Amino acid sequence: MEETPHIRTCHLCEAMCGLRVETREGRVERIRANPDDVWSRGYICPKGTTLGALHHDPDRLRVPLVRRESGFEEVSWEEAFREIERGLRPVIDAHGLDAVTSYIGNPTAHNFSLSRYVGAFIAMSGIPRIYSAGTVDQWPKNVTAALMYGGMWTIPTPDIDRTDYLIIMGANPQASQGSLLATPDIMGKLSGIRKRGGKVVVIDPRRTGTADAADEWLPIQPGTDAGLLLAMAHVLFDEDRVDLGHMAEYVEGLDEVRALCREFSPEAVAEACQVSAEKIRTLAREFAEAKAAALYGRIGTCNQEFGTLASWAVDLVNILAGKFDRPGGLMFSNPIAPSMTTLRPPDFAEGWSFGRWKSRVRGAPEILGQVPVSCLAEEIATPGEGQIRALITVAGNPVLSAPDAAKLDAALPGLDFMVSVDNYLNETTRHAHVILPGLSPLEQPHYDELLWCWAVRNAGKYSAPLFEPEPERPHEWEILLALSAILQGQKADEVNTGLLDDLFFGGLVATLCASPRSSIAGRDPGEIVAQSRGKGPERMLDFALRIGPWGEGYGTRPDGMTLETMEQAPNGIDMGALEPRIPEVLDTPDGKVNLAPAHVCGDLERLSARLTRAPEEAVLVSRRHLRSNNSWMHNVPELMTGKDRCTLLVHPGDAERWGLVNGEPARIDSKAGSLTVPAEISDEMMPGVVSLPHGFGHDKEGARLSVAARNAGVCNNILAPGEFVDVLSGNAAVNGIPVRVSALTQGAD
Ligand SMILES: Nc1nc2c(c(=O)[nH]1)N[C@H]1C(S)=C(S)[C@@H](COP(=O)(O)OP(=O)(O)OC[C@H]3O[C@@H](n4cnc5c(=O)[nH]c(N)nc54)[C@H](O)[C@@H]3O)O[C@H]1N2
Ligand SMILES: Nc1nc2c(c(=O)[nH]1)N[C@H]1C(S)=C(S)[C@@H](COP(=O)(O)OP(=O)(O)OC[C@H]3O[C@@H](n4cnc5c(=O)[nH]c(N)nc54)[C@H](O)[C@@H]3O)O[C@H]1N2
Ligand code: SF4
Ligand SMILES: [Mo]
Repeated sequence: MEETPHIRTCHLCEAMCGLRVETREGRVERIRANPDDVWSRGYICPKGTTLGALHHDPDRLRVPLVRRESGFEEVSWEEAFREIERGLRPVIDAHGLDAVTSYIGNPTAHNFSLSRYVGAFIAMSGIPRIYSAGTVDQWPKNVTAALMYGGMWTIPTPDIDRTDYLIIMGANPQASQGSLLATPDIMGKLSGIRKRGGKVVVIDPRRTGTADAADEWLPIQPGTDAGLLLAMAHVLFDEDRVDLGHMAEYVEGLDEVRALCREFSPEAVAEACQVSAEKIRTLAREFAEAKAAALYGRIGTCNQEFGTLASWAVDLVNILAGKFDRPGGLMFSNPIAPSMTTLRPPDFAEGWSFGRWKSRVRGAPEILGQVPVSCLAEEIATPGEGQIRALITVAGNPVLSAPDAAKLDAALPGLDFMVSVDNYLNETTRHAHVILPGLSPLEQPHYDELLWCWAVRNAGKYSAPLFEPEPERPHEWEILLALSAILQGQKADEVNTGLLDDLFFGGLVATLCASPRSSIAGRDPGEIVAQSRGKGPERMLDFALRIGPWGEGYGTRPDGMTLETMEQAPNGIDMGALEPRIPEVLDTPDGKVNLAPAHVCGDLERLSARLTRAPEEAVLVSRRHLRSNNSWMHNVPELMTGKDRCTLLVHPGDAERWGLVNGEPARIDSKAGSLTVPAEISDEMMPGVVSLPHGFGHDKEGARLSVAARNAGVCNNILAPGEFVDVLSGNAAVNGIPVRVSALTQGAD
């Protein structure tokens, strides 16, 4: 440990950049890009250079905190777990585990321990229902992937390295660096497409940094993407351009889709989408004619009123135009270390069915095991049988990130008990009774668990820990297992996480030995466990690598990969470009791609009604910035320099209409709430659409974020009505929120 420079992969986003970390006497001195990294080849963004600042951040928690009358107090780990037992036990004794829930946040997916053990926590704790950031993110993608391909994480990604026509819809990789699209240096890849004579089109209500770097920007009215996409499909059918190629053998429902698309002609959708019929026709033709083309949709097409229809239609258009499962089109990667997250949950063994239960207060149907996170506030605040009285948050900040943010903030103090597994005392965790900090990422190994499922190459990288953790500090996987044991009634002092880990690992191995799709199908689980190495997430990773497509196979391929192979290759291992994976990747009942799932097609009427709805005076959308990461990196001083980013972007015509002055406060009102924020007048917005960043609002009393508090900004989710969701997935529609905007001086209301 502490050899310098240390080779590491940045865990902050899907780009997974290779870093060289220079240290001196236990401090990070400098972080630079690693030119030898086989994946990122010397690319880095400004956030990657700040892992040292995060590690040394004086506000980062290193010791458990317990809330007393006088405020938070530092306690030993033993005391923290005892306090949790004292707090949870009476709730469970009186009301059962039904009264306890958990909220799982986004960094879980990027954390070596949490990504591999959150499933263990949920399964072993016995908590019946959980909430997650997934329902403000990619739930529509999960729903369409489950229904079309049979796996909720079987999500195709654009083969950006080999495409020569890319449509980007509702994504801004200039800021996000790619999402459900893991690639380093995405902007370099876009310029690569253009350099080889290809074309990049961006469809977005805002002329983003990505749009600026593209050949064409097509502004679109938020929430209408599904209409535009179905009109593209309509043109493909109408002009006889449907050409499934090798997919013809593997699809069902083509005639149904042809019939469904009939009503969505370009003329029928043009006005609602604010895109001319001629433009839609040209787009469909260009897309069909391009040799290697891909259409990619992300958060703007998910976090909206028709998220599932749009996500389905994205894949549909790719398939119809013959741009699916072939180089340059939408493809499935084949991770070196298969993700255990992608295993079908046991309650879906019989197939995917939705609405098996409903939320208590609102009656929201369960979709893929979850209801919208916006339900959480009312489930806590509404008395009665089944009321939520205890909450465990894991790497989440729903007070800022979930819709109806003010409601949740007001509901959390009503809990009998709250625990947060989190590295900061922030807007959410200030409500907790106990906060359990995880290790710094630099004190842990790293290898992304899920993200390689949509990587643009079949590659993998392992990083060893850089710093030795303090001996008394548990790893987050141990924290999660201890919490699950306490929830199951064990005494805090008697929890044996090693034993629980063996139980969990043994169960996982047995599941895979019993799964006909696994490479160890039919093997003896006892033999596999006996041959496995280590414990915790390292053992899980070794297992994944060994059963993976290039793995050692527990004796079947002696020169195949193990964790040791990865340890010996700190710059990563690259097994090459993506290869076609249909039909082997499909897990549908008939082994085919279901082009017209009934659950999805049942929502088309709602879309038709939307297309004739009177336009709103203004709608609000969200945005990201390169130097932010959702709500939790505004405490890094290096990333907070420059002008205020938390502004309301407004088109000049709208600004005039509403009497706004650049830099002066604007007031925004929605059905859910109101706030005031400086206006930034810019023709990068299309008229009638305004944009706020998400993840700000750091002015809350009791948080310990000294840098973020100086750049507090406002929380856009105060404006997001909780019941405004994509009906098919329950995913929040935080884009396309109807709002009224006015100059503060004129005084609204
Ligand atoms: N209006 C609007 N709302 C949105 C979005 C939007 O576009 N617009 N986007 C949505 C999306 S896509 C997402 S993913 C969600 C994110 O929603 P959340 O996951 O709820 O929020 P984050 O801001 O990612 O907060 C992460 C939390 O994890 C903690 N944390 C960071 N690293 C670690 C770690 O290593 N271990 C532990 N234990 N804790 C850690 C941080 O301190 C913070 O409390 O927000 C959603 N909300
Ligand atoms: N720097 C940075 N990187 C991040 C994050 C971060 O906060 N900061 N967050 C990470 C997370 S959790 C995620 S999920 C990803 C998200 O990554 P992306 O999907 O790239 O998300 P955004 O950058 O928010 O871009 C979404 C775009 O959708 C547009 N949009 C809004 N509504 C609509 C609509 O109805 N239709 C269309 N066509 N467009 C619309 C917005 O104007 C915006 O430009 O980024 C990840 N990477
Ligand atoms: S793009 Fe930036 S934040 Fe993302 S992995 Fe690379 S260095 Fe880290
Ligand atoms: Mo996200």
